Amino acid sequence: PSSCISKEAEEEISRHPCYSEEAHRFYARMHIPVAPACNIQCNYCNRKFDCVNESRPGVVSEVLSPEQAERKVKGVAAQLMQLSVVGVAGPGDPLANPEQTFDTFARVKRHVPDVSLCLSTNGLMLYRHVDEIVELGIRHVTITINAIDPDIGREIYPWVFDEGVRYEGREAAELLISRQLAGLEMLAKLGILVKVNSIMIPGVNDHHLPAVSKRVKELGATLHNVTPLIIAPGSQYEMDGRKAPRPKELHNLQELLGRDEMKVMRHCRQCRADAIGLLGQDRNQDFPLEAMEADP
Ligand code: CLF
Repeated sequence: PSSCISKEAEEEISRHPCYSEEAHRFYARMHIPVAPACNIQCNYCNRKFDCVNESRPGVVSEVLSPEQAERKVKGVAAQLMQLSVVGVAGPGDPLANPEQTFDTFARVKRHVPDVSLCLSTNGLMLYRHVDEIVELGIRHVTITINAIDPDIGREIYPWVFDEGVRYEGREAAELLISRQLAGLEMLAKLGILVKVNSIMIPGVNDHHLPAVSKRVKELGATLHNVTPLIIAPGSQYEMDGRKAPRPKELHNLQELLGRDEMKVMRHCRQCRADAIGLLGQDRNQDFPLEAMEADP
């Protein structure tokens, strides 16, 4: 299904700084941190440790309410002419905070209609929100899929929390993976441009990522983004002494995946969940909420 990309979809890709390498030089993205809660635990993450000096996904200086987010997006859109995409990517999982996330998207759609909406999720709750995604006109969805084999997944996710039940071990990974793949397939069938992010974790999933890439392509993913492990202070992987891949190892893996006809993203900057500006820029401090108080 991914091979039959429409003209309209190509146009949408060409204005998105993450989906198009060309676009990232000209178009800016803005992340609005409205989603604090998370429904899974990853061994590389420690969300208790938030620090403004740190730059990695899952980190923000402050969480905004949907009202504050609306104000901030209006203010930034008025000042940052290159803004083409507004995304919700955390600091937790947007779909573990569905009221905040969709209220925010609805406000942005109403008040700043000329930006694209982008959603980044672990995929656990996607299957429940497909209708809202379509109704709001969200055309870009990213799912972070680090494994399709539960025996590898269990080395990455110690637990998953779903409908009041906490799952652990293989069962947790199995549930998460089945939801991710089902969500991906549902969205791709509806023509939504799904990007899959995978974190390359040496000794855990590095040799498995070609299999992930192949499967997600079969299910209709448009793009595969493999990024190097960033180990949060205090995370399980830090305690285990795991290491990030060397740049050469990452590069070789990206080359390998690209050979399989999958479109591979190579310009990801592993943005914070409140980043604003061109990729690689973080101009959040230039747009303080207090300066955007007044509503004309
Ligand atoms: Fe943001 Fe992600 Fe949308 Fe891009 S980031 S929600 S798809 S608008 Fe882009 Fe940043 Fe990499 Fe994400 S460079 S971390 S892939």
